[in-house]
Amino acid sequence: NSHPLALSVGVTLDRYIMHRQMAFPYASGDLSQLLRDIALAGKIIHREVNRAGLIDLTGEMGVENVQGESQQKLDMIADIRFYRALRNGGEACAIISEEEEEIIHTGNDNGKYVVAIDPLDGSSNIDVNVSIGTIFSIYRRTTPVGSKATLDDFMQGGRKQVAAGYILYGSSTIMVYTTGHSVNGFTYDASLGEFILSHPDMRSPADGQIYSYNDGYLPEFPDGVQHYLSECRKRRYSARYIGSLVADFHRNLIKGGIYLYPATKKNPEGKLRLLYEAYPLAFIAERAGCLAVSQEHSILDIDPVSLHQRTPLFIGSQTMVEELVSTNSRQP
Ligand code: AHM
Ligand code: MG
Repeated sequence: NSHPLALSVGVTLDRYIMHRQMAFPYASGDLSQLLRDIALAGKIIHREVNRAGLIDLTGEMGVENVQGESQQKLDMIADIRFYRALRNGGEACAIISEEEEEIIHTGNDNGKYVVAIDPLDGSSNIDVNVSIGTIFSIYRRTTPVGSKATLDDFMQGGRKQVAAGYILYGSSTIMVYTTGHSVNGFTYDASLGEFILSHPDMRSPADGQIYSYNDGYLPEFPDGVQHYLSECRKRRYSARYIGSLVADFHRNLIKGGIYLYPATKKNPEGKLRLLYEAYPLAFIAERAGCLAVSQEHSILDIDPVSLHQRTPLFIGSQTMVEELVSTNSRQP
């Protein structure tokens, strides 16, 4: 904080992380390094996302890809890229990923952190040039350093996250994260190969006029949720649904709005995953002045029971989420 200018708009992510670390003289710097590794994976995925269409068209581009991964789906490529960045970085001892059934050990048993990721979320948008995103959540491990990480390291609950963030590959690529204090957004300048602080101390408007949900499932939503949505319509709020959670969340965070994915017949537990979709976005949401609930309780207070468990998710501007919760609780 003795260098106020160092943290203003335009500084690189690396410099920002370095200055934040200096504010905590006893910090080892491991978390800083881990965040840099994640940013590196983000840059690589940005590159893959941006040339994905070409790889499909011209088998030749794929030849450059020495691992023979050119024919793989982009979400699998992202998963591999993430794994490698975290393995090579050395700070994460284990990962769980939407793309992998079990815990993945990186071989860095001395790493202090575990990371839960959805390497490329928004699968229905991948092949059609629509925004997609990466979501990540970081915990300090509870098992002894030097041993193999276990399920327990990932089952600490949302409030134990030490950092969480997302990378949105949209009209530009932006990484937004928090270590539990402020929420900051860094836009990627591909010509420099750097993330640049563009959205310092993000605070969401307390109220909003945008609602985001899949209208095809509306008849299956709980009555209270349907009632709330009919109120939104009466007030002529704007309906905006991209079908990429990161993109819908990011827009609502900036402009004010609510995202809803309740339980449906097809997904009686809800669709979204607690550990690497709902928890990290809820952690960011609360730090930015938003709310994130599953029915009436905070997402962050849900007890985790399994790696890939799902949850209904209602997330966004405080006033909107509060009104939804109270409407929902009044319905029989
Ligand atoms: P995915 O992990 O298979 O990509 O699914 C998660 C996505 C979210 O990004 C998005 O908000 C939601 O699923 C859309 O689901 P639906 O197509 O049912 O509306
Ligand atoms: Mg996903």
